[in-house]
Amino acid sequence: MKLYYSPGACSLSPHIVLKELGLPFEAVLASTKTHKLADGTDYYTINPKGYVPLLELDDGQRLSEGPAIVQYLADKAPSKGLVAPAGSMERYRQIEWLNFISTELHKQYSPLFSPALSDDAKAVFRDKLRGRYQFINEQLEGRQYLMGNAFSVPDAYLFTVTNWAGRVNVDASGANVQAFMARVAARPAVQEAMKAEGLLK
Ligand SMILES: N[C@@H](CCC(=O)N[C@@H](CS)C(=O)NCC(=O)O)C(=O)O
Repeated sequence: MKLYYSPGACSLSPHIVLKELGLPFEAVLASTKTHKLADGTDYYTINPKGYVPLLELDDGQRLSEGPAIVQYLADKAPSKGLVAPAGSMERYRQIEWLNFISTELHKQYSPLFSPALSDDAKAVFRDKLRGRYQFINEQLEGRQYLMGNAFSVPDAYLFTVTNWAGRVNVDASGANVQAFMARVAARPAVQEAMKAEGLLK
């Protein structure tokens, strides 16, 4: 498999999941700024959506959308327990979190990276995110991870987007959120993925 990624972008989430699962893959840099690969290939010819992450399967099929990719990967190695069995209530809880992180966090962060948006407009998104993180902080009370004491795919995604908070001045300062970030950052697979993306020495 190939994972198309850009350093520190939302593609870090499937990158972490691949490392946690220990599956063989090749990480291919696809800059979100230039939309070109290292060899000059126009990334739009690979993913017409132009964004990362994109997973290329061994049979050549390509799968986009982070929440779909992480579930696909985790389902390939069910014994690792990164996703609950399809059809179980626990699985729907994980999908509920993935969707929440995608729409209520990830896509509220995206405008904060845009130089075209005024500070007043950005304040609307920052305020929304502050409220979402208060909710997450409450949900993490007495829990190590979103689903309880076991790391699963929504944790990789929450870690990835929350890693942006400092850069764009988002308040994710709740004690449980910060403890979660430290806990996930300490996982060997997370360190490996971050090193591979040049985010850690
Ligand atoms: N809906 C997509 C969104 C992916 C996305 O926003 N990717 C960003 C990086 S975090 C990107 O590649 N942006 C560059 C672009 O849109 O051209 C998903 O959840 O996978």
